[in-house]
Amino acid sequence: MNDLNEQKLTVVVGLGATGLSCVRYLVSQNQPCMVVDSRNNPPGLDELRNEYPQVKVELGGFNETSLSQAKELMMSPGVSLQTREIANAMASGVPVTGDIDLFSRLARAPIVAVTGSNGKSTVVALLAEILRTAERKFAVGGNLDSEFGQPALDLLMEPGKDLYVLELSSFQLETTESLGAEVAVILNVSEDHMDRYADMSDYLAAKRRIFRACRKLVVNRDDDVSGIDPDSALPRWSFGFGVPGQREAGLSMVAGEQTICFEDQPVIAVSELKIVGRHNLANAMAAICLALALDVDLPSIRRGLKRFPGLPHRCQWLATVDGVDYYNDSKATNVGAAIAAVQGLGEKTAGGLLLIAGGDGKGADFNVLAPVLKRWLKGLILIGRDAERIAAVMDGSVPIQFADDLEMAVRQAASLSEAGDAVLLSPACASLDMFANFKQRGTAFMQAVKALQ
Ligand code: UMA
Ligand code: ADP
Repeated sequence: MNDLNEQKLTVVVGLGATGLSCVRYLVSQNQPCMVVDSRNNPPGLDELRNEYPQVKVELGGFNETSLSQAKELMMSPGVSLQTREIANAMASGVPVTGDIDLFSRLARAPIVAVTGSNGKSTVVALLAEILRTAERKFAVGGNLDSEFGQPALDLLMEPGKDLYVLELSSFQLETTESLGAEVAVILNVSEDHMDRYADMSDYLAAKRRIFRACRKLVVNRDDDVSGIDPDSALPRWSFGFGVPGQREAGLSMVAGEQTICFEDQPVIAVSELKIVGRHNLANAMAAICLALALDVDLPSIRRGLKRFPGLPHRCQWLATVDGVDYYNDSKATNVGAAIAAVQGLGEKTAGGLLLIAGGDGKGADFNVLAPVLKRWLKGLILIGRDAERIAAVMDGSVPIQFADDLEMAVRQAASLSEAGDAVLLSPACASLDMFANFKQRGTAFMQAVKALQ
């Protein structure tokens, strides 16, 4: 007889970083579980077999019997709820949850929740720098890349935290019923993950779950949809590029310098920030609002902002070779991120910008990219699966070259550039058609630039 019939198991769907953290938690609570993964050799397999040999694993596909007999399915964010076998189990009444849903029920300290199409990691890292400066006892995790944060459930293992700062993806929010954040923000909304959502309203609906049962809001005044919230009576702070009013962060001129202010109080001059580009001013203002909603004092906020050096692979300056600056923005995995980088560096280089883009477009509409590329680029070098799709939205006004790999793309960009120009890797696409992830792509770019030297 199948052991599932004797005792119902929680079935952890997916064995990546999230799946492993779910197993760690469930085993620590003596809750019986098993793992399923559609891949034959998923990333956490050795660790699972070594540390939890008692946990059964089914690989190479989802067995409908295992799923339909589960006590509940604990979904990894990388697996869509629309996957046929998962949808069938849900239709037969099997409850579905995710690590963030479970975390929200277990956490005994307030949660700061950050989502948005772009800037999540930067804002979370900025806020972390501010909280460190203010000597708060906090933990950071969620979607944030594992170098800097941990899967949410692992944070619960660390004692003595007064605050949890979570970066949340739309995938994680899909399975989160009632987050109950102390303060929540949708930084901005632009098209992403269209291979997983029916349309933009479907994607936005997932993001808006971040506001469920939250106590305070931070809102982007310049983004119409980020601030649509269920309860207008909640205390709210807002950020935007205009001159700030009450409970607002914004830009003002102070003693001849463009300065980020909160209401009428100067917080930091733009020139004092180490992070570059207009989008990073929005990120800094969002972090200020979150910190103020958490009662952090302005001097700590100012010191934290001043210190923050930026995260790697996000508009990161690498080197100057033969007078040409090279920037790694490998984390630009969607069109909105690439637009922000091209605008920011385009203004700086005034007609001397070469862009390397392309990869797995995740079903994106590249038409919105075209006017920005036409306005700012001197040349475009395309790589990866969707290179032709990007080329198809251009009209011939910007010279285009195709490259087989990133090394070749860097050499082509170098030969098209002259002193004073800049070469930017900002792919507007995921990396998965050519690399393991955006970090490997960024590292390959760094090595190719090094080879030029
Ligand atoms: N996969 C399968 N079959 C399975 C399970 C997963 O093919 O049975 C694939 C997924 O389609 C995906 C990959 O495996 O391509 C990883 O999926 P996963 O759910 O196992 O991912 P984790 O390793 O658990 O990492 C996830 C987040 N990744 C995703 O949501 C894809 C990590 O965010 C996050 O740091 C981690 O949980 C801890 O919370 C990364 C990310 O790329 C940075 N996020 C996306 C983004 O930011 O755009 C959403
Ligand atoms: P996320 O965690 O949401 O992916 P990151 O902070 O890692 O965000 O940045 C991802 C990419 O988006 C980078 O390429 C960065 O240059 C760009 N970016 C960062 N902040 C913003 C913003 N506020 N608006 C648009 N693009 C941004």
